[in-house]
Amino acid sequence: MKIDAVEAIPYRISMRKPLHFASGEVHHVDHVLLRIRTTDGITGVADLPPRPYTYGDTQQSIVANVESVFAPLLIGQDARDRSRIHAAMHRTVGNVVAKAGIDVALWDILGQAVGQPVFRLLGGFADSARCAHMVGFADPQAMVDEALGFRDRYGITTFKIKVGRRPLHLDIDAARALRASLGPEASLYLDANRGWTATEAMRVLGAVEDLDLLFFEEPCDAAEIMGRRRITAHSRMPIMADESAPTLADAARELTTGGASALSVKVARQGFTQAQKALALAEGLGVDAMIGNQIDSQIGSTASIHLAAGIEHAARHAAELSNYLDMTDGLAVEPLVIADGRIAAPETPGVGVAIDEDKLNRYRLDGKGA
Ligand code: MUC
Ligand code: MG
Repeated sequence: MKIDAVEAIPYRISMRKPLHFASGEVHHVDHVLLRIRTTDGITGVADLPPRPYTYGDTQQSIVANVESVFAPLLIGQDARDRSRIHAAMHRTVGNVVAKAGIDVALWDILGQAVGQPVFRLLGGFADSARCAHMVGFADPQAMVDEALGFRDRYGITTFKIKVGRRPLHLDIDAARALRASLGPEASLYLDANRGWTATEAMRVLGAVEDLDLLFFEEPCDAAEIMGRRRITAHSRMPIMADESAPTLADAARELTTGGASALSVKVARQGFTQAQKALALAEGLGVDAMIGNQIDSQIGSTASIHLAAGIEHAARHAAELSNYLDMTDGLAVEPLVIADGRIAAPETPGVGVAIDEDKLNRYRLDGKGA
């Protein structure tokens, strides 16, 4: 099962609703579709979302590094030998999104080869995942309308509120409005994407104490070491590491030195292999983990569903799976269905996403289509 072709295809699709958050904004889905083919005729697929404000990569850098750095390492390797491939890729620093996408495509190949969906290979804890939706910056009423719309239409009752704006009351007001309209049964949590200083985040912590929030993600930059430890030590809700913990070593450091007390795990930056290890780390340390969203397309969200359903420690909380609905279109043939707040894990072998070639030809940016 030798790898004989690696394709990295840049494509662009517009957002129906641009997403704004403290570290950046997304107006277009400028992602990269990765396809890894083997001599047995199996093709593994993954979607790679560049996030310059989070990991420093761009659509162009991902295509260039896949083509010039990683493809030469992959060609001729047995696609089943993931550990050997990771060891080879590890010699190149950074590039978490490219490495994660390669890992997802390799698991997709493995699943197809053995005739099993990835969620079963990961552990088969459940056959569906509970969905959380991420609400970007807007005025409080618009944020409430979005959350109520997703609750009424899809049955979603867990919402991540993007925060980190100044003045601080903008986000405190939004969080209050969301709690008031969604009621006590909704699960709400905050993500400041490092938008505040530790001192500002401490003030917010005090101001939202009565809102029964689930987590507070990246309240400030984890590089503000003592300030961040102070927040983590004082907060009743767990302080979640997201972009401060892209690797296993980062996660171990933040969780064991008081920078965080919960972990966001993302397939888009960790693949299934590192994500599995990160979940095991969180479980072993006795902290909550949540499957996060990298503003994933439907293809990326489908990969996340396998992780969220497959592993018990991931399934304890809702997973961020629904923001592909903010996009005007996607490359997958079959739409995902969210019902009663859950999405079924595909039973198709591998990750189970078939690509619509007509759409790929329409949206690809490299001029290489039919
Ligand atoms: C998140 O949880 O931070 C926003 C930027 C990014 O890289 O991921 C998203 C969501
Ligand atoms: Mg986050």
